[in-house]
Amino acid sequence: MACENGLVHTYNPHLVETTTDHLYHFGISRSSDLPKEFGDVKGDLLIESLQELLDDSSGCMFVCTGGSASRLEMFAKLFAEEAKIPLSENLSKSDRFCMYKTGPVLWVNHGMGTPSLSIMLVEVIKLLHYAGASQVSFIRIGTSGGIGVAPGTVVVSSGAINGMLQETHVQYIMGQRVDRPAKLDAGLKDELIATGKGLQIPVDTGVTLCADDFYEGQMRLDGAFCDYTSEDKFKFLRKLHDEHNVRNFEMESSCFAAMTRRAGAKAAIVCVALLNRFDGDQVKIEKEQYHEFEMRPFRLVSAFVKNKL
Ligand code: R2B
Ligand code: URA
Repeated sequence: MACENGLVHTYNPHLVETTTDHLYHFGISRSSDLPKEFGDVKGDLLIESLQELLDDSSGCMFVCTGGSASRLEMFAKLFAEEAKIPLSENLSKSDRFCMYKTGPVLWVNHGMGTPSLSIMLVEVIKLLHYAGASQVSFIRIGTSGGIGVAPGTVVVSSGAINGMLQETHVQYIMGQRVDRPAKLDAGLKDELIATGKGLQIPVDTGVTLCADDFYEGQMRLDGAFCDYTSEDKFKFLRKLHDEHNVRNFEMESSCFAAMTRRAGAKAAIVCVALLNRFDGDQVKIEKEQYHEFEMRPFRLVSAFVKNKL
């Protein structure tokens, strides 16, 4: 759902009436009177930085995100070195999320699961909207549990479904269930797959199932609670794979697809499979192997972004 002018959208009449807004989970305010409010101009840094970001961006920009703050910090540093672009300080003034800027690329972590991700996205979408950002692509770089794919395979999602196997993100608002379409950008997906193949990274594509938890929601047999049998598990995995073309489980995709779409931005999801769930449930990988796996989606996405800048 790209918008005509490519700008990042918000749809909130209440926001239009005010020039001040506190982005609580980044510890940053948009204010017409920042120096007074903060006693110095530091609080304005992010908006200034974003303005700079737009000046840098020659028409397009990227928000790269993933769960862990330290991983995103490492990715931002590496990207800055590789692309020879200066790295900002951590622009987030709260310990909930980190945010780094390298030219027209923001690196922000989102924590685990949809509730945490949605907080980050709402605040980043507002920031980008205030800054007048346009032609924004959001790319989630993460880890996942593979379904019929070998460990280490990078899965570029063709779609995202929720736990009811529907291509929607479900929100509960005013006591009502609201379903939002969870669609990813097909063009961006194809370009990312082509980049991965060019780099000889093992790449696959398929639907991603967004679970609301790591254990029962992903049919694990090793949680604290389990009311289903091993046979149920394998039957479900087989159904996901064969009938729904699902290739991995993670915990953010449907919200990520739906919310970025509402903002009029493109979105893609690139996650390495840490294991093949047909072979087990425990994520038990040597540290070095884990590091090599988690770098694969970064290598793919950073090559793609560098090529675009
Ligand atoms: C993948 O890994 C995390 C759980 O270990 C979760 O954030 C996800 O989507
Ligand atoms: N993340 C998940 O959500 N599931 C896995 O199995 C691995 C990573």
